[in-house]
Amino acid sequence: ALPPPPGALRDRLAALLTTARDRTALLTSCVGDPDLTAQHSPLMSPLVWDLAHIGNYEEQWLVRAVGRQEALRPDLDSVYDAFEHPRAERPSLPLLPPGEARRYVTEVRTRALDVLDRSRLEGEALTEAGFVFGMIAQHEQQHDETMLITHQLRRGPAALHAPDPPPAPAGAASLPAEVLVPGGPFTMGTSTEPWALDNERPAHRREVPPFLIDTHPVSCGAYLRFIEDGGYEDPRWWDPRGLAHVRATGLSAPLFWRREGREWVRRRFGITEPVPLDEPVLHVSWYEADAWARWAGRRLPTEAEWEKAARLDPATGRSRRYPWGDADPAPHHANLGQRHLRPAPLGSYPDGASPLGVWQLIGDVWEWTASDFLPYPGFRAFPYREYSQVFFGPEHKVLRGGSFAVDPVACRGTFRNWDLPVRRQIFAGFRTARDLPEGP
Ligand code: AVJ
Ligand code: FE
Repeated sequence: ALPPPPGALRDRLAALLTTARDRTALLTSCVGDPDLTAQHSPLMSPLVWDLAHIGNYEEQWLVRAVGRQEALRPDLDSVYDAFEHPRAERPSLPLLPPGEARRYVTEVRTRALDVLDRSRLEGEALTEAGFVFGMIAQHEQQHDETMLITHQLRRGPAALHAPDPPPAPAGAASLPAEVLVPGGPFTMGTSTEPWALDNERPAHRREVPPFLIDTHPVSCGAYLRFIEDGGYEDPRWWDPRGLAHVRATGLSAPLFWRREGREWVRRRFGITEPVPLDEPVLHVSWYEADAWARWAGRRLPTEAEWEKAARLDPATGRSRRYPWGDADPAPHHANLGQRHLRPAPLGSYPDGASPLGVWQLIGDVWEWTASDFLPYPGFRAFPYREYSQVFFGPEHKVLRGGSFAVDPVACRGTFRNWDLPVRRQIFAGFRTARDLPEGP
């Protein structure tokens, strides 16, 4: 195919920035000012911090770095620097009040679109193929997911509304529980995806022995059997640090779940509803996912296994952009983009399954993997060390696939997310794997 004319790339970037801003506007206008400035959890920033941080990051990269324009509000850099101030401290900062924050992000956007109009989008690493504009759209969408997490933690009546995903098509129940991923090398990561972030690069060959992986993410119903089997109390299933954490905090079910008589219910965006047994489990920590897998006689997949299951085309040996191929995500492929405020039932999105027969890898729930967040061989921090490099190490576990809250612009077969193994406010679930049994 011929490369699109540069005007098309420019229009696409402008549209993606607008899509992100529409979502930011919704997430910061569906509640009143007191809910924007309050801290709903020490794990999260006040929503009004995320809002102005989005604008400040855009000012630094698009207005100053690319546009080489004078700073609009240099005084804000420190207040909205995520490294200077941990989330718990942010309510005590001199934050812009909601009205001023809205005016600030709007002013930055006007200038950023002007910079986009005048950028060549080639020749320099930062702007090549529109990279830094894509990075800014992804950054805003990542904070839109963060803000949705804050909304989930907020107490009080529902402020956000979205239709439920449709029931899974008939026939999903007859799929095998697990599928074989053949052994041999595959290409992990990317050197060609124009807006891939530094930690997804470069493409490299990985030897991955054969293994079996769940067709679907682990469901709430399957997770419930672990609870009812006394899984939280049984030290055999737990990583020692996980056991210590569970004992110290008294955890006994996913976050937002509670027992009501003989029934399990969960709180979700301001409503309380029965736990849906056929939906991927959500709001579990890495420790809980790891313990469930051991209880089931299984293990979490490594991120290389996850990516091979998601991207390998067994017919050609090539790694594709998504489980379904190279096409950008469309609504029939996956539950992405906050179209629904929950994961879809197991067996949804047949069009999104991988050629090996693995379903719902993209969207619905982030999937914890066994892997620590580490650089790929040949990694180079770009465009700044604080995006990925400072997080590499054994303290962060990798999540793959993206949740219902992730926008397509920030979702790829190569995309890597990371968090601490105790975290469970994020939209995370898991699927499991096992080694191939020995034998003839
Ligand atoms: C990739 C989701 C871990 O939210 O801390 C946002 C994304 N980086 N602003 C985060 C990010 C800078 C990051 N995660
Ligand atoms: Fe950020």
